[in-house]
Amino acid sequence: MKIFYSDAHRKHYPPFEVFDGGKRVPYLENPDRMDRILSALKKTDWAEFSEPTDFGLEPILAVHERGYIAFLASAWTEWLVSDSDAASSPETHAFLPATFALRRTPRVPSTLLGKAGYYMMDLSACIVEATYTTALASANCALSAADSAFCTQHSAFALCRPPGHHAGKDYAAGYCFINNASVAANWLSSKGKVALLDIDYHAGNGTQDIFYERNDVLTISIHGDPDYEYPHYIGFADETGSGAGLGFHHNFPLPAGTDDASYLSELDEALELITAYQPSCIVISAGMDTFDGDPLGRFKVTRNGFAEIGKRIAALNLPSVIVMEGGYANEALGENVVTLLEQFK
Ligand code: OKP
Ligand code: ZN
Repeated sequence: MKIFYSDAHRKHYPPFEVFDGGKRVPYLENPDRMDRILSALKKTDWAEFSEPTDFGLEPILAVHERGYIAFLASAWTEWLVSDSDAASSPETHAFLPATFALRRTPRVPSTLLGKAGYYMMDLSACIVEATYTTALASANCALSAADSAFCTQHSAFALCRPPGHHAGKDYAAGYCFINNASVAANWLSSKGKVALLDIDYHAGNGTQDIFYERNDVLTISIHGDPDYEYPHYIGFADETGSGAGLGFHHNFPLPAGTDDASYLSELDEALELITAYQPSCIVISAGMDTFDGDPLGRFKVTRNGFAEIGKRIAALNLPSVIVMEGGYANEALGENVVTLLEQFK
């Protein structure tokens, strides 16, 4: 299986994130995650690594607003110009807003901090020097995997970091800056109908936002109920799309404690929707934070569960673009990813 990976991600390593209750904690979405996955993949005899191709900004601007991408591109350098503390020890700093726009007014602020509150949804998508370039490289991994899957009709894996499914048209959130899976799905949508299935533990709010009014990409997310889980404000069962997109988005919010058996029966329902839609390919937002013991998740999916999840999705018999999202039980992460991918060989 082709695996698209760029080492560029290493430089995106903010010194902290602001967690529940305003606690300042080490950045959980860290480079060690990739090292665990890489070393597990290197032990297999089927992983074929490639560098991503640079697809340029066009496929990214087809999904994200230009003003938002411009903000990502210059936020860090602008911040260093305006803050002497950050300028004198940049490695101990990360750029975050201190106010949030809540979108009560449609006006985009002209100042850097105003823009930050407008373009950032929370305090876990920290911007540092390398954030923009690594987010671009991550999106190029997803595009390269999409291109490979389309051309060969075989599944491909995008080992993306930073992840993407929380990033909306014009905002960063939850460690995500560019919505890699959505960029790939949108790129593929010019070639035929696409299904995007999000199996990360957290609701794929960004993906939902991007495709909500479209019927050429069926989007489905299975996740911890936003009634108790991040992202809190989106991902409920009654959100099913609007306008032309009505009926083309589905959320499966599940209770804390969801185990293999109950997860798999919900997955089967999602797979029936995909089969009925008859897409020409599928993009999978593959988060492994449904794993029993993940520090950010409250599900109880086991390694056998991941094998069965992979097997059932692969049985759709569609070219699959598997895009890495979350998963924070680092010791188990590599083997969990390999277990899922093996089903698509
Ligand atoms: C990113 B991905 C929960 C705090 C949540 C952000 C989580 C982002 C998850 N108590 N902080 O979907 O794995
Ligand atoms: Zn997640």
